[in-house]
Amino acid sequence: MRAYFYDGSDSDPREPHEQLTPVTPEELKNLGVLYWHLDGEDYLEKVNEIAKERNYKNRDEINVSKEGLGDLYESKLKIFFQEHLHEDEEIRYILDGSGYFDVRDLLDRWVRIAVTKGDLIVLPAGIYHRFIVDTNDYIKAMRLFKEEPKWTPINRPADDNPHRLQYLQSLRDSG
Ligand code: KMT
Ligand code: NI
Repeated sequence: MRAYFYDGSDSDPREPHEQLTPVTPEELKNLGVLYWHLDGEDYLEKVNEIAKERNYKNRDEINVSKEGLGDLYESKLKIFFQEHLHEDEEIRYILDGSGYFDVRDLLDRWVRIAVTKGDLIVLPAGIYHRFIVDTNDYIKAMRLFKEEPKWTPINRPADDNPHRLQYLQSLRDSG
């Protein structure tokens, strides 16, 4: 995992768009974004432990690539890349490949989180974010869900959404 500010240019979002300023895991934590790197033979046990601790009940696997999604590939990517929030926290564990989760910081700047195999990230409910593959056009991820395997993206603007308000309040409380 590497995190940095998105450079704001409007070229292909699958490119790195890396601005010089890095963003540390500590700064991500201040946005409520948690990160672990879990590899080795017992990675699944470690994922299970985190999932259990945080009350996750379901999971699935998704292969985001032309091969994995066929005709749906480009349309799925459009949905993933549309800025949105969820009313539940989400965990993504990267099984293979690589990609980018972009999250908004408190000044509404895009922070780009580059993930690769073995990375696990937790995005809090209510954070504005989006996802895109990189130029390799391939990521395989385990998606973990607290409830049934469905996550409804709520596109921005959703500033009055109770989960959005709760997220902002939780940052104020911990700041
Ligand atoms: C998301 O939250 O946008 C996704 O689940 C994208 C696929 S997981 C790499
Ligand atoms: Ni999402």
